[in-house]
Amino acid sequence: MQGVNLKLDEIRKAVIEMDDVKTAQLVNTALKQGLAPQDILNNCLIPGMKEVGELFTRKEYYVPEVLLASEAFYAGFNIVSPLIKSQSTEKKTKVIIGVVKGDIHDIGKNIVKVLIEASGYDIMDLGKDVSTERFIKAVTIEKPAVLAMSSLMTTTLVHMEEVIKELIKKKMRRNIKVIVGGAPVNEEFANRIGADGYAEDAMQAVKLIKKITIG
Ligand code: B1M
Repeated sequence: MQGVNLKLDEIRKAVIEMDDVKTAQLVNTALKQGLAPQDILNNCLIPGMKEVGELFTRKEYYVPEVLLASEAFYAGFNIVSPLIKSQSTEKKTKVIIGVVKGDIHDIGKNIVKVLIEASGYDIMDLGKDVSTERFIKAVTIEKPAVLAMSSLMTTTLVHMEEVIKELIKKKMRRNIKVIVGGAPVNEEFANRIGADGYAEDAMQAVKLIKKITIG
């Protein structure tokens, strides 16, 4: 057990040390040893990237280091994410996800997307820096049950409210649940802009979608 924990910690460290080759090698070894892909994501890759975020905030890492660490994160993420698959064969509830206009931070959104998909939902990813018009167009065409919006910057939060206002204006708001998340988002903000819910992380987002789409 100690060996396994050591391996998990090595993966976390490889992300922090910006070593994409080592991260991929360690993730492959961990999978061969029987570790679950979701555990590798939740217990190594996400904590590694979170710590990178803290180093950046403390000015111990700068943009180049953060970019290299994101590459290391994705070197592991791209191996585990196809393995975190849904077992469900039922007709799937559709969810549209995207990062709002002006914001290119998509690591968190990509994690949320994988876990939503793995929980049996049909997810459409609009990507990052998604304009309000694109959100509205996608909702009009795809008619999803849930619209999930992510924002990592205080300066771009305003676009979440903009999308909701546009849905109201176009009389589309009653037919869709809207959830919001990302580091600067909280429950109070979600309520204020008229969203149906806020989730702190990817697992909470899945739970929230389940809760609001029942019935
Ligand atoms: Co920048 N950045 N960044 N950045 N970056 C932040 C967000 C910042 C807080 C750093 C800081 O100053 N302390 C700050 C924003 C300040 C603000 O709020 N106004 C900031 C800034 C200012 C900038 C630039 C403007 C810097 C510049 O150029 N001067 C620029 C912005 C460009 C733009 O968007 N237009 C910029 C650029 C970048 C990089 C490109 C270098 C890179 C992004 C790479 C990428 O995403 N592809 C980057 C990164 C990595 C960060 C930090 C360091 C880490 C973010 C991250 O990936 N965390 C971040 C500082 C920090 O967070 N401490 C910072 C790890 C990830 C797993 O967590 O994204 O929080 P997170 O996702 C979580 C939850 O939030 C939640 O679940 C996820 C998984 O558990 N969640 C949801 C997310 N979305 C959800 C949706 C949901 C539910 C839950 O439902 C819909």
